Amino acid sequence: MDDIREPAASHFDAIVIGAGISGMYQLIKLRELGMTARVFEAGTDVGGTWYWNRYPGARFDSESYSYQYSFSQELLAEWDWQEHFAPQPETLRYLQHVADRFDLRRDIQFSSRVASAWWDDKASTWTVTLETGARFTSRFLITAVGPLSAPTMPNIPGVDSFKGEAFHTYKWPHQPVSFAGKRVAVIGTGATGVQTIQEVAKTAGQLTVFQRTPNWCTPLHNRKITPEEMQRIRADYPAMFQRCKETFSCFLHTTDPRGTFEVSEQERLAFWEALYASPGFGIWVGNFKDILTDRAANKAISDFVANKIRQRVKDPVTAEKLIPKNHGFGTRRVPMETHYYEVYNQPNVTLVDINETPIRRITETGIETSDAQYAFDIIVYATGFDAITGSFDRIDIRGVDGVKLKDRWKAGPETYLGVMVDGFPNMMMLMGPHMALGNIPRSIEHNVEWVSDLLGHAKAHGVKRIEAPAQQVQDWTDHVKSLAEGLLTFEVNSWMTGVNSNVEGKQVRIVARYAGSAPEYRARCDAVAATGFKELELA
Ligand code: NA7
Repeated sequence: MDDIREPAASHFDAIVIGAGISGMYQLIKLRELGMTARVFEAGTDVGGTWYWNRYPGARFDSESYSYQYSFSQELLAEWDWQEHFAPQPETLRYLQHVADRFDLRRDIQFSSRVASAWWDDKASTWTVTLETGARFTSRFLITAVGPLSAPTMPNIPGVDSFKGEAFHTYKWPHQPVSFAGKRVAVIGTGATGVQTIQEVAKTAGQLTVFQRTPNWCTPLHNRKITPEEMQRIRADYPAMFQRCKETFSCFLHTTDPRGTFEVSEQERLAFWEALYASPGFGIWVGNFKDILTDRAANKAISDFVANKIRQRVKDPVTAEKLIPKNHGFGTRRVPMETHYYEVYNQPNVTLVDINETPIRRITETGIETSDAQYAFDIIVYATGFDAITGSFDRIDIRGVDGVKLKDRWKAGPETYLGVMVDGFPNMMMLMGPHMALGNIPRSIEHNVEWVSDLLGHAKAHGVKRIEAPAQQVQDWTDHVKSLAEGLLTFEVNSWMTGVNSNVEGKQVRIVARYAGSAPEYRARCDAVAATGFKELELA
């Protein structure tokens, strides 16, 4: 650890890693606190998730207006959303507008990936080293790295040998990619794969989808917003944001208080038909209260959605392949779709179930399965992320006595309120593990404001070192684990349970996600702030 004593290029009150939605807002708050700050961002511009994920068809599954920042009335007044579920370019334009409006870029260093962050206990500072070797110090380290920002390629032999064009959806090129008339493969059928497939199918000469696990997809029902409608939506902003504060996961939709079998079959089916015909996540997060806890209830809604798939896909064999058999509806992230199932009725689209015919290797010309050789011009990897902890694992973060965060979290993350870890003083995580996710910007705003209140408190009281006590970390971690008990979601492999078949050591399910309600989470955090952060060690 001696070399961290070499002089750093500059010192800041706070260093923020990442210029996505959380890093951008954190920078605004740090300025308000009168603190010097530098944000390091690997990309060439702001936007995080919405900067990277430029794949065809990328868009919100949350209502655009409910997903935007709410902290500035001026910003709310001047930005008009064009679609109920904005496509990625619109969202990126919005975030670029925010960066312009608040003159954020002058404190953001782009094309700067952080390689390591080491705590120096004697000096009570963090030393942050970029991949270039440039070195900086700060009193506080704020990670704004996002839960889904470490993309993973599939562990299939020969991935590097393909001579055509190949892209991971997250690392999509900035120039348009044409699929017109081309032979295209998509591997992966999560939320990203589904959005990609339904878009690529429009122009590809031949699209072959390699599916390992089908997901339960339901209609997004997106549409354009007229200027008059935008006026009405804007007039309703105070009530809308208030609603997002009260719902379980900060969405406009929230759990129905009724149990699935508390209503008649007729009423139940009518409710589900209405949800299936409504925009957005309602069918997932606005459904009967027990669909994710009661097996019979979960089976009933799964059967309902399975029948929808059977009605929409003409070939019954293909329909059966598209119906999940190893998990119930909603126990994994529900991809929102627009004519996704109808894509499989097109003559230019083929579904390959790689459980039946596993992929052997990627070749120079395409993909070899156990029973065929496929030739492709383009391969799209929609193979997901080393989620939640992966973006931390990639950075060599070392706390007191040089302990590595990655080692500390080997058996799963341990946190205090999802924000701090004992042994890692002055490090605050935005959207880290164990934090309410849902409609993420809503949680981000609370998260950033809570961290900023803590920093303001530290500044006002001359506090130089903030650490979460080990007992508090243990208690919060135990609490988060207990919230997962009885939830069907935690019985299923997915990024939400920390499983990634392509990453060594990530084959065992963990509790990485807070499964309580966002209002409860915020109330807990706010109670701590109200005591002057007494649960924390402040020195
Ligand atoms: P997901 O939801 O993790 O989906 C990744 C997909 O890729 C999924 O269908 C995987 O199948 C598949 N996959 C991964 N590795 C392989 C290999 N080696 N072979 C074949 N297929 C593979 O990621 P997304 O990007 O779609 O979505 C992540 C979140 O981002 C999403 O939920 C939104 O909240 C935003 P598997 O299911 O593992 O069998």
